[in-house]
Amino acid sequence: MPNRPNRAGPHPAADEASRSLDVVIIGAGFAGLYALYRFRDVLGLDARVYETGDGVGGTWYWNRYPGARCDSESFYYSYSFSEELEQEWEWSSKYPEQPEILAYLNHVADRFDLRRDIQLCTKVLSAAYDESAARWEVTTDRGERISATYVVTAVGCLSAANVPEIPGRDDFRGDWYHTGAWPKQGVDFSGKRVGLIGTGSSGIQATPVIAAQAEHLTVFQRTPNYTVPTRNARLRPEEWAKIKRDYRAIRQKTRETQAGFPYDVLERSAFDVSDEQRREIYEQLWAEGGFKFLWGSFGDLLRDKRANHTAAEFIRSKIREIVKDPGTAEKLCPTDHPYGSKRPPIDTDYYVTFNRPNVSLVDIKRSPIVEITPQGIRTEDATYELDTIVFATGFDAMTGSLLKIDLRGVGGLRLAEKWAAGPRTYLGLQVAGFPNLFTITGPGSPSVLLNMPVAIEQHVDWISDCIEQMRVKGFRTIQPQLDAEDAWVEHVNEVAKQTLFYEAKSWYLGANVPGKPQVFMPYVGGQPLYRQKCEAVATAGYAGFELRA
Ligand code: N01
Repeated sequence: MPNRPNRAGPHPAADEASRSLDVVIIGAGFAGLYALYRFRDVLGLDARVYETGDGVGGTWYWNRYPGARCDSESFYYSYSFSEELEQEWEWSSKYPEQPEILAYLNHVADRFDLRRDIQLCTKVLSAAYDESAARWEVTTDRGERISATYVVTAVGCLSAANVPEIPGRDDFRGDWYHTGAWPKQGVDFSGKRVGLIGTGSSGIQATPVIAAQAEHLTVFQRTPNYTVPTRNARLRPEEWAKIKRDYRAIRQKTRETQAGFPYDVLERSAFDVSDEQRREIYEQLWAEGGFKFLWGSFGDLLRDKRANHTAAEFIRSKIREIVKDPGTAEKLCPTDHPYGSKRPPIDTDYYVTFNRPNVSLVDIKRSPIVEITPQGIRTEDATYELDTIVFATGFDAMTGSLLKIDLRGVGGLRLAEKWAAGPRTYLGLQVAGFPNLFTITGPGSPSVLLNMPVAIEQHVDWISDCIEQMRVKGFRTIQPQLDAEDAWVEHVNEVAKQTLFYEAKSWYLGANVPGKPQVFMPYVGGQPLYRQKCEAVATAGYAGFELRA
């Protein structure tokens, strides 16, 4: 069952029940921590973070499932804003596990003395814009009312858990968990018959680790996924010394490349080389591991179906090579979407886990789940007795965590109403009708298509420069002009249509949540173009925004 933090700490004192601030920041993950640092320590604003969890860390606080680790390499999946922080922190390996990333974020909170302005165990319930005062009124589940000039959401793109409404779920006699709300004390699977539903990044990371502990693991797969090995390894002292020497160049590169990694996306086509050379390139990248397989192979994998097919076919050949039972191997081979059109996972020992005698794979596309019974899961053609069910079923991505807050803009317009047909933003940073509300890595920005800390730092820096400029020039409010917002939404969709992203039923499109409008949410134009546009808008005096004194 989803784990929620206990109410730690006292309720706010009466004089704290209503406060006036410059900035309310919602969420204490990567984004919220850096936002607090920038707004408070650099701009000198009275800023405060409100966080539901009883600790900082956001995604890395909630996603404690077995096997959870980052899938961009640690030395660039981290903050770049402080050289001292870079020099003093050393990651154990290329892809550290969740506890280490959480320890890093706790270290950042301490190192920059952020905790005194972070209020934990506090859920923001609503934020309503008061036009006459040009201020936001924010309420929390602890009975507070906070008046703020700015509200900055740092709620994460993948934070609202998607737990499918399968009939009978609540009658299950065993325990069930969602990977994105994992109990702090962990889960002991020893001697347990475990059913895991979902084969996205979370399910693929969790499967080998649960399999190693459980009596039996049954993986319920709706859509097979393409995954490439991470080839995780410890970082040796001489590697660290080099990384530390090169940090500035590494960071600079992450700001210049398509997906925020410190290596180039090669422009060459998959057909610029011979079949043999192509196979060799894929072999090398498979042996090296990680996202380079997608970003460091050929530039047309996400644009040209034939090019994509070469990569997809290579991965299928690897599945058939690794998985001994041919029937299981075929079930694991994805064929219904191009490689990379869904967010590609990277894994440690995923496919080989299906060679274990205590692991079985159930194809629930062929035989869908009918119900959860008190004893387990019943599909159309079989019943599986289980002690524990793990939902690795993902998130109501990009909009879910924003829409959980009752956000009301000018004239009481509800964000949920404005976004009824899908999210609408200008640059993913602001929403017309919601002055002085900023959405870090909001829909319409590259966000989840980038290495996240890079996307977050760019947004926080832009927002903080914007607020500074407003103060210097005497503007009280900023919001997008409607026509600029419309043009941006159109542009985001146009760019996406030129890629293969529309060929998959992905969470990028909202297709994973029943009833959610299907609109491509992240901006696929790539980081260089996006940065250029954001900078040009700012340089032109915030073109497309309406500023009022
Ligand atoms: O979720 P997902 P996730 N019945 O949506 C299936 C990031 N992340 O938590 O494909 C049965 O990708 C669903 O099936 P289908 C990363 O960005 C990062 O794994 O919709 N099955 C799919 O197989 C990632 O992309 C890391 O047919 C159902 C799975 O559940 C994002 O988070 C680690 C179902 C959901 O896959 C989300 O990943 C982990 C139903 N009703 C995650 N509903 C890092 O390493 C859904 N499914 C940094």
